[in-house]
Amino acid sequence: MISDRMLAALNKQIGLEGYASFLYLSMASWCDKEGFEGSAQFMHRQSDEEREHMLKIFHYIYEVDGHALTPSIAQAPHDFGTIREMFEEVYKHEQKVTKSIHDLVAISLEEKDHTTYQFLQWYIDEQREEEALMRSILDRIKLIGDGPQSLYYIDKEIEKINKAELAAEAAGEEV
Ligand code: OFO
Repeated sequence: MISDRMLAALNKQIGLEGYASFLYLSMASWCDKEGFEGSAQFMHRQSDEEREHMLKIFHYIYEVDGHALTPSIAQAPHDFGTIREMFEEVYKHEQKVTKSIHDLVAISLEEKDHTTYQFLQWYIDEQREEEALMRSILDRIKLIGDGPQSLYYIDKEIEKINKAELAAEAAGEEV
């Protein structure tokens, strides 16, 4: 049994993960349009991951006898300026998700809901990894430089990172 307050907060998180999935899908589409193939693959995989994060909460709510609600999703932007600006936006969004997960953990403690507290630990680890990944991409972009001559190399780097993430997933590691 889950408290109404905890349930409402988890349902709100469903909306945030769902928005992330559409935001990253929109970024994938923009990357495709701009010819950034490696980055498009990266953003498609991220979008799929966010949908999984959303569904994980759906299944959890069912397990604790609650009702998971499909969210209304705000329209994501369609243009992202430059590849660097796009990844800055991803990083900012991940920081927002991290804060929201931490708020959920605080609620679970206030509600003495140890089951949800335990469930949320996976998301804490995931957010730490995601933030580190986005920061490392931004660092690489800074090193390479994001002038017109560098875009191809940035995209190749992101393609390489995406392949490494896929390989880690296939090996059953958390990425
Ligand atoms: Fe699910 O928001 Fe990050 O990974």
